Amino acid sequence: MDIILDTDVGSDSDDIMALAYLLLAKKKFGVNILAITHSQKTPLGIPLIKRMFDEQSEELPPVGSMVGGPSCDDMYCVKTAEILKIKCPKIIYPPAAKILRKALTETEKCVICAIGPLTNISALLESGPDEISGMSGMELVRTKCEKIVLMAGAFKENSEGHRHAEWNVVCDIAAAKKVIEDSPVPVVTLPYEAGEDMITGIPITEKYGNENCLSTVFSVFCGNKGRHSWDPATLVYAIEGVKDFFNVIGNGIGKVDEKGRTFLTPDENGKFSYLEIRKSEGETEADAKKRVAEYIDKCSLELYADYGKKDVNV
Ligand SMILES: [Ca+2]
Repeated sequence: MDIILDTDVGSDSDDIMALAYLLLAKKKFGVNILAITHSQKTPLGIPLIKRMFDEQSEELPPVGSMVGGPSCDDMYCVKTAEILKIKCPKIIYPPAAKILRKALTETEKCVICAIGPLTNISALLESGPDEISGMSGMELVRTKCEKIVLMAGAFKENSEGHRHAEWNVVCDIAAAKKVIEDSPVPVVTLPYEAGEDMITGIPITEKYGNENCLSTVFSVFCGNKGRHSWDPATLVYAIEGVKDFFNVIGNGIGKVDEKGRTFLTPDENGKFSYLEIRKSEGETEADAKKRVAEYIDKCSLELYADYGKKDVNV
């Protein structure tokens, strides 16, 4: 399968875990990574993404950076770059929308997976014909993209009817509204409550300390406590489907309100749906999340199983 990843590396460590899973999926399932776009402003984000590829002796696909969008703090890139001696070359990367448009012209059908604020995907949808393609962004997505998979939103209300306004949506509400309400192809999202308390990263941190990019980001950002797994769980669904991990709730019409809260109105013709964690018989939700977390951790250890045994071009 062909996939495009849009990630806000720099804000939370789970993007790096998602990249580790993506790299394993490339090696194991032959997933073709068409492009990666960065939805965070830290200049060290793309060098960290490159480092993840370098550690696996994999070539970095075309990358694009965000134009406009939110300014979020860098939570671990500077520290990680210092520890691993990663340089920040003075490269100006092309705008994400251009890279996304180009990637779509080079595929028959792909999945777009976005695990950060939706600024770049919205810019793609709003793009007009240009030197890359005579089609608008909407037309390109309609013809070349099978579905858009997001980590965004929240649908579980507490006993007082309060609904969490999820961070990726809140960072750029207009962009999230554009993608969730106007996408010409199905949108499936993994919401906040599905990835919360699905803790991963402890095994890789315990085994490797500050030896590689994944373990260093986790040790810098979360010590040895691991982290919720919104982003890697989203990517597992985007690449492997529901497995015995997820149920799809929908279809319906998606809506984003002015506070960044997300809603689904059931409608058989709707293009929007969201994931919930699938419990096997006798399992609690915590048990089911632990099962998904163990799979993600296993993938991360498998990715690095040969690390250090061969020359690494870093
Ligand atoms: Ca993210």
